[in-house]
Amino acid sequence: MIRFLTSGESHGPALTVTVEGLPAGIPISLDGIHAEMKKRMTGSGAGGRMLIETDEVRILSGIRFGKTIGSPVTLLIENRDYKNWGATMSASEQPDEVRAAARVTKPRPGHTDLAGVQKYAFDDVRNVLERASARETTARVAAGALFKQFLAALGIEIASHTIRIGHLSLKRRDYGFDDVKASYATDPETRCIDAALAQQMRDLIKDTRMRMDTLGGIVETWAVGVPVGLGSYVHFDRRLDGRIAQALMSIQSVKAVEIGDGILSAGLPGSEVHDEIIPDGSRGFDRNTNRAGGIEGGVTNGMPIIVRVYHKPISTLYKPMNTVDILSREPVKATVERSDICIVPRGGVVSEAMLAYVLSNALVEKFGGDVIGDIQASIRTYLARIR
Ligand code: EPS
Repeated sequence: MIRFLTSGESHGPALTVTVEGLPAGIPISLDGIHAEMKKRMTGSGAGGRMLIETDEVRILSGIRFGKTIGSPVTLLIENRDYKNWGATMSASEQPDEVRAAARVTKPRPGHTDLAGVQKYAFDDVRNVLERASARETTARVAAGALFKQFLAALGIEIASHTIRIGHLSLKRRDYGFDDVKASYATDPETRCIDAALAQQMRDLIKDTRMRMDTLGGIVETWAVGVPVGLGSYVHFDRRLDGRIAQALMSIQSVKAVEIGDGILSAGLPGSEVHDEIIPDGSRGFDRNTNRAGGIEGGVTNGMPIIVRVYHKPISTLYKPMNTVDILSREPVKATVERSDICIVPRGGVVSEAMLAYVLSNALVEKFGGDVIGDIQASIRTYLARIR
């Protein structure tokens, strides 16, 4: 089993992630990790924080001479902004006046601020928002870069693109994995593969920033080269679609997850939904369509995995909504924290990281786990058998 745990507050000294269960012998490139980190840091709609951070990764354990050695891999990313926060994020006891000055008491609707202070008996929303912040995705993306390098060693690639921002949706349906992969180079600002639509998206984000509002949207993520048979239909918690949905739904601001044409297919007859099976000389079987998004009955079917996540608009509004002060119980306007306008372009690499995690775990489960070479050999034998 591969597991990972992140830690760190948004304005604390650092974020960390520890990844356990990666097989030994995976070639790891620090430049490759940093390329992923950069994708998360840039894009239309980003807030001021990204001008402060560099999100450089320090490898603390688990990698030697450029390869994993089977022990837990720990990565550390310093928060450069920490130095600007003075005593507000101090780990040591502070006088009452310092605590009072740092206290946040006006929970933002849509955030977990209110439920968080109720749940943990806090009188300060900052204790909640620091960890609930999407800053945590920095650590997920660092781990995701390790997972993607593991998958690359097995011939599996993952990429994502933006298919909706606010009311603006990609209408094109004629694209393939190469287009999705090129979306970051095509338009780093939006990661939309349609140049005219990308321009409209940029304008919409700019306009929304002026109106002091926020925007959501949809990211579509593909995984190609995934072997048939990951996950299982035999029990609910082994179904890969359920595991992917959990991992993607856990991303900050995601309110829905769709696999293949899931939402559309609920309104169509079966004959227009299912993917007919055809013979294939090299792989044994193939499909002309992929409406299932690469998964049937909780099991991968060898077609590209296609998943979509639906991000709600960020809940920190520069023109704040109504709320109640947790101490005075008076109606007030919500706290305004520095935030993004739209995280959808930057969110793609987070979806990729979470999908890469679920697939890495499913691969180790099916093909054994200690050494990359053993897994590669096991996959070769398996693919020869099912042909
Ligand atoms: C983020 C860092 C945060 C936010 C944002 C994402 O930093 P700060 O609060 O200092 O501006 O910009 O988090 C949110 C949008 C949120 O709702 O939590 C980052 O590193 O991506």
